[in-house]
Amino acid sequence: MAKKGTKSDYNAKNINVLKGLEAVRKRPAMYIGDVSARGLHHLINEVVDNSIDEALAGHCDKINVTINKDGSVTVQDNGRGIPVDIHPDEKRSALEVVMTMLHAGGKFDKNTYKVSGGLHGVGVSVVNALSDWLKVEVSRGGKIYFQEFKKGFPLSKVKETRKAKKTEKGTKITFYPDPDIFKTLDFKFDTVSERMRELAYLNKTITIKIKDERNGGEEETFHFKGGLIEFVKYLDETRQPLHKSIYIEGMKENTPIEIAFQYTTHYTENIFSYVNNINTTEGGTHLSGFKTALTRTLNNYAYRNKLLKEGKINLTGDDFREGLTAVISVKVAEPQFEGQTKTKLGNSETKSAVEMVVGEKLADYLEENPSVGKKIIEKCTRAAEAREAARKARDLARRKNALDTLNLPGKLADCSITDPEHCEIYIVEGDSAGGSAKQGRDRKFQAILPLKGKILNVEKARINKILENNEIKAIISAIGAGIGGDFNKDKARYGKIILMTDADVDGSHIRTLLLTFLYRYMKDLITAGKIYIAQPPLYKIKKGKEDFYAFDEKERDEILKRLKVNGKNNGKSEEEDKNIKGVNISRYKGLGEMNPEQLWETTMNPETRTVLQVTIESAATADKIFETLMGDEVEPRREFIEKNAKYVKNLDI
Ligand code: 0RA
Repeated sequence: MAKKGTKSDYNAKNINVLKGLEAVRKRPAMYIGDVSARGLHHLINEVVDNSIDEALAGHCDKINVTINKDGSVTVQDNGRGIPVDIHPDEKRSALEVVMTMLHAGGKFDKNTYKVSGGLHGVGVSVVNALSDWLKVEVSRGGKIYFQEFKKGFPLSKVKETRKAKKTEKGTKITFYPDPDIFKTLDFKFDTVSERMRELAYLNKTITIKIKDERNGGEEETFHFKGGLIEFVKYLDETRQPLHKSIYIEGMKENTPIEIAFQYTTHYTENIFSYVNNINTTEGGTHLSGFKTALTRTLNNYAYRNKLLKEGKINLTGDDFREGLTAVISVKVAEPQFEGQTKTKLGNSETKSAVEMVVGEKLADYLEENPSVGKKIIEKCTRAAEAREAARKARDLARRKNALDTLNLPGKLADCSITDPEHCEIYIVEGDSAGGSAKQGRDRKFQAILPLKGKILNVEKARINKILENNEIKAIISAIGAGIGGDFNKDKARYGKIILMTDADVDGSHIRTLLLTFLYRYMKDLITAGKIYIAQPPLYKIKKGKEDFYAFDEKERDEILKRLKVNGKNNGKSEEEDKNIKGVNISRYKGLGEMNPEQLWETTMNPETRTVLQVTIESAATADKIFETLMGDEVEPRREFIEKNAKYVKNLDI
């Protein structure tokens, strides 16, 4: 056996490093979620998280992210720089240890609020292992150091390269993701910038600059002195606030707590919670602490100030959250992440910490701002009245069995299998497409619900109005899992809910309306990954007896190329082209143009179809998108659609 400190001990350590990197390269998904665009972008987040940790420790206030011309990414910060001295146990530089050993990041420095769970916090060594090459430059103690890696392995020891200039300090990491690992290497400016914006709101001392050197040098700088208050303002850009944001900051049980919130004239609840900068989409103890304190404090305040009308209904927690937009950010030293996507905080001490801080500070705020207090209680009282009206409407509807699965909607063509695991429902735009889908489907496991025209925009209506809408009633009873607070995803009658709308502007609008409804009232279906978007083809290409389908222009041109026909050659129109070459290209205007067999073959047969799974990457972004697309204000909507035309076309929230 090798003794500690001998050469063979060093070799043994080397082998461990090899094993670690190999494990990451063998099962990348275990470390970064997946190897698609999402996992790819995760690499940047991982490196930036290290710089943010440095900022949280008070040593860094600038982070620059650059997507370079060659497709690599550079993350530079002005922190202390990764230490380069020889690590006594490891017999190699600390820098090399940080870059090559799993979970070595926090070993030298008991950094309090490092992330240890969820998808983040796997360490920069994982980025190194999954990069074709990676270069680190450290400025520390007046010198510049450099080390280079290939697929995680050091190409040499760390080298001192030159003296540092006075202004130089920190760490600069440039990496090029390994094409053998990732399905795509295409970093999206918008995806990166969205996360950097979020980080800048959550960490108000930091300035994050992002630059895309690939085309035109697009760049953005994020720095928000107002932190969460500005975050809430941004989220509510298209809503009318009832008052200025209430800001609460405090520290309990060693847990820094920061919250900003305001009530708007809207009816939905939009609370975003973060733990160590991670969006906890499944909520957890910090969120429940906030809700408990909010309900209790507002109730007490209303009671003591006689703001509740005599003999009227009690206000519930839901009433106190109608039209509320809030961002909660806590830092937890040892967070326990639970839930399906590991985005639910489990630490029980955090609940009481948040509860105490909010309880105290909100009560003080209300005493000092009675006019705001009065407005809030009035708003919540109206919510309670509407809830009561909705309950009556729902009871009435229930009595008529309208929302009951015992009385499925007449136009639903149900499937014969009843096990939700094995069946799916297509929600289809229009009766004619619905007809084709009914004939084309496999009736054993596929149900069809055709919708007539547009469904109600739930962003602009209260629950009682929503429940009066026939299309919405049909969806609720077909899915059979209730709605809103009563919703229980485990009761859903189908394992997959597939939205199938035309590939035109109307179709995309209807899809957005449906997604908005699902997002606001059946969100758990989205988080559980049960919502899909069907991808009907846009083109049919016929050559002789053979049919080919293309889902976009690019695919169409590829097929034509294969068939030795150029899509747009010779300056001839498609019309002329097809006649010359004996090829027939037709563009589907709507689903209704496809016959049942074609619809089955291209869009519904699980063996051959493609469906897009709807995911919520960032709940805050999704909310912003829906609000912008569906809200009252026309101007932001127009701007958004102009800026994000491609995003809207292929809505994957
Ligand atoms: C380990 C220890 C220390 C800092 C860091 C790592 C560090 C890592 C990264 C990654 C990107 N930027 C970074 N900045 C710092 C503490 C160093 C000390 O005690 O001086």
